[in-house]
Amino acid sequence: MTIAENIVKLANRRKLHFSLIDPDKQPPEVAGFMAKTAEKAGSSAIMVGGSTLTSQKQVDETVKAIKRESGLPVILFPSGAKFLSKHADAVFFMSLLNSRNLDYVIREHVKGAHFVKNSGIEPISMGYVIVEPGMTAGRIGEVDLVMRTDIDDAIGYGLSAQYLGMNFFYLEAGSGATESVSDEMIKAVKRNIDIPLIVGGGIRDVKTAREKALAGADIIVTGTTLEKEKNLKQALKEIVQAMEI
Ligand code: 1GP
Repeated sequence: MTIAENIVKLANRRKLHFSLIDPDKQPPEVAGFMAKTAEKAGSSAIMVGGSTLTSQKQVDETVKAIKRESGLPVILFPSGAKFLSKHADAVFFMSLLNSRNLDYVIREHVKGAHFVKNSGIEPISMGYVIVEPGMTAGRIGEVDLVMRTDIDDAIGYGLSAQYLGMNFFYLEAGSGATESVSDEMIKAVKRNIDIPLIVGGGIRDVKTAREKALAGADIIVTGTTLEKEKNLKQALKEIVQAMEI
């Protein structure tokens, strides 16, 4: 079974939590510790990526440290072809559908496709859309943000991702967002698409995680929480438990 197939299988049974680790934010051994803790807390996968990465070596070293410390699948969440690592298990082969810059829609993919083929890491097709406020990802990704209230726009993107044959759809408010994607938008998109819905950006507490899960998110991604929480295991455990509905 591929990693994507396994995620879909698990997501059909329960809500999933993915932990996002940005190699820019801490040394590899700390990233390894974070992944180990996330696994113990009930997270289902480690995503590795960030919008402001500068070094491929940093990605390699972070992925290797994570693989040493945890048995969770490591899925790259890359901002470009330069930041792939053969040590990962899979890569979100994601198109930033509302970017004005074709690099993020398809050109970086053309550059990175050879690496994916030769390294044997599993490509997981995903439509990626950034909703306001969008934060750094929205700015770097040169995005025409989906407005928080423009539900039809979000549904249109979700359906387009599905009709283009993508396996997952990710609604992103941006790392550190003060407001996460609204429950109304999540509900409406979930009602309209048949592929798993991933939601991230600004989800830092139990209440928000539960609300997003209840609204219809199949997978919730948290990043900032991993960097900021003092008692990480407890904080993540509570978030994962709150998503049980
Ligand atoms: C970024 O949505 C994720 O892609 C994580 O956001 O850092 O706000 O948890 P946070």
